[in-house]
Amino acid sequence: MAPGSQGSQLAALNAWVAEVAALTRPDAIHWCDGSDAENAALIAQMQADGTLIQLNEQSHPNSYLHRSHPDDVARVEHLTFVCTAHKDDAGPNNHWMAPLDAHAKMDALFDGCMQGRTMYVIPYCMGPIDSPLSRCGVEITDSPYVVANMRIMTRMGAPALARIEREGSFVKGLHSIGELDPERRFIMHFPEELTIQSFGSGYGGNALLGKKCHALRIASHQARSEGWLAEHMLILGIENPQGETHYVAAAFPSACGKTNLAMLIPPEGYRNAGWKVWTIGDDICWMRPGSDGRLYAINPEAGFFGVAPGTSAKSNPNALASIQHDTIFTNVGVTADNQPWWEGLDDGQTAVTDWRGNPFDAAKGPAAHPNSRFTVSAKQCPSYSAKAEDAQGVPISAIVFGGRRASLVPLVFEARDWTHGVLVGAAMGSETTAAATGAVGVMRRDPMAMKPFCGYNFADYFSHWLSFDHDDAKLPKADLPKIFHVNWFRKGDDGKFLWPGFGDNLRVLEWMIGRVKGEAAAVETPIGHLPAEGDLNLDGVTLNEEGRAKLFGFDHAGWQAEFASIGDYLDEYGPRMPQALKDEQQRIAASLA
Ligand code: GTP
Ligand code: SPV
Ligand code: MN
Repeated sequence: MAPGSQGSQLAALNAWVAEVAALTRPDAIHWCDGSDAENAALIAQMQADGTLIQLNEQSHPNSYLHRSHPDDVARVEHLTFVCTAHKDDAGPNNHWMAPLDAHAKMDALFDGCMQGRTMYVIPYCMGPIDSPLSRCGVEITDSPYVVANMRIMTRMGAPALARIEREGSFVKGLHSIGELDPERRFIMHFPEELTIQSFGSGYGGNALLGKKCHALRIASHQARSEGWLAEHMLILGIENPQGETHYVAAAFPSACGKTNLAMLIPPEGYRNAGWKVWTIGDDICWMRPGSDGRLYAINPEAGFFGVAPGTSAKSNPNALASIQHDTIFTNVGVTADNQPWWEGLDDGQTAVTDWRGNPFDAAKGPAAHPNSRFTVSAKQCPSYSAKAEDAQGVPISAIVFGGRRASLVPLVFEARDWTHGVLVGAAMGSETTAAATGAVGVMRRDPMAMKPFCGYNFADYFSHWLSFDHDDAKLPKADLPKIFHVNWFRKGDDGKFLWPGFGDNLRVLEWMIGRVKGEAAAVETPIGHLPAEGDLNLDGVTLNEEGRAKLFGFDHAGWQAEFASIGDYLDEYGPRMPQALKDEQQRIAASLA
């Protein structure tokens, strides 16, 4: 039932819902309150029509499998647009369409598309419901699967609607699965109108509009004008044996280890000594300077939409523990006794049915789609931090950038200062893998892991980042995090990873915190401060000579070539690219010459 029309925001919302209903012509309209009863009814309805399949009730209570359309299994970057009035405001980093053209195209697609369907109105809040850093939105969708996922991934329903009633604005997201036809699929963003329109896909980032569309593309645009940052970063807390906790935010491109780092289990020696790791978020981070000049971060999400393949009791026990009940699995395989299954689960079982619902035949491909996912409430994660619900957010001590770099890039280095750190983020690259593209080791620039997600021109985005190191006496003096770069994916001549990764990544985080506190040592090089091998605690790690040389060494000639390529990349953005960033690139290139 529609809420009362008192209050101008609810009146605006009601008017928009009526307008969308007139365009899409649903059979019924359902306002989502987020209650257990509502969820149970939707799940029952989806079980009845085959959208959800109940999994083994003994091993996985209240858990379901969804098989998406086989042509609808991932984000579609080539069909994702940022529609600003001026093309240059979207920048070379985005596909652009003029707002009028985009609206005409989308209106035609949405015309009558919900006939025979129910239209769901989902009020949601990104971030703790009482946090000044949080922002609300409303997603209208014809997919009950989207409703069930949004209920896990956001604070959805009555409390969000109450906040919208109090507040000045909300993001309008309109979504229809349409016919799931890849030829009639578009994900459009109108940042100047705080509007998202998505048609033709039911998959994750294309359809759960609170996630990448709102919390990154629209929010990054909003954050620029309001003085904060919306980033593709995990947030974790590291508690040392003295009981001090430092919070770290880290940006890695999709499928490069955010969920794994956010849920890290310390190596045995660290555990015994009393180290603990706390999870705040695994994908998105909103940060804003506090009155003390530090950056405070919240996780705008309430759940995890994590990559299933590779998740095991060995690689990520916290994730595996989280998904034992009340979880939606999308595009995984199933075992003979109806348990969810994927490659790398390493539980001694195997699938009998693959992600398409066919008998599993390893010769024909994997049981689980490589981008199969679990959706689960963050509250089910054993390492979930109570601080994740804190309205003020957590103070960030270090920002980490990283990607998949088989060569050149050492295990870790520290930027000299904020400006250098922004260049380190802007120059980030990550290699495609053979499994994904067929071409091995092709590097693409993915600044700050935001290439697919920045809602405006990267040149302006880098200027915005630089602006946090201000000399404005009217603002609190900036006390910014230190910036680091990591590479868990450096390979040896045999093609194998040189660094053990996962839990052992805590050794690198410990060094970073030591640097923040002014306690850990480093060696100065033109690319920044590197630890000497002895500056990291490597007790219990065996590295061969090649590993030591490549993880802790500095390849002068290789970096000369890399800085030339970084210069070319910055030049692609023309005169909008901030001079301070170009100067920094040239200063380092000169010191390498
Ligand atoms: P999105 O949800 O797509 O944003 O991905 P993500 O960044 O959260 O990546 P995730 O943690 O799901 O990891 C993706 C892949 O990287 C998995 O196959 C992991 O096993 C692998 N991975 C994660 N951390 C490490 C590491 O430290 N070393 C190595 N070698 N692989 C890792
Ligand atoms: C990513 O691709 O970075 C994801 C999954 O986290 S999606 O929600 O589809 O964007
Ligand atoms: Mn992601």
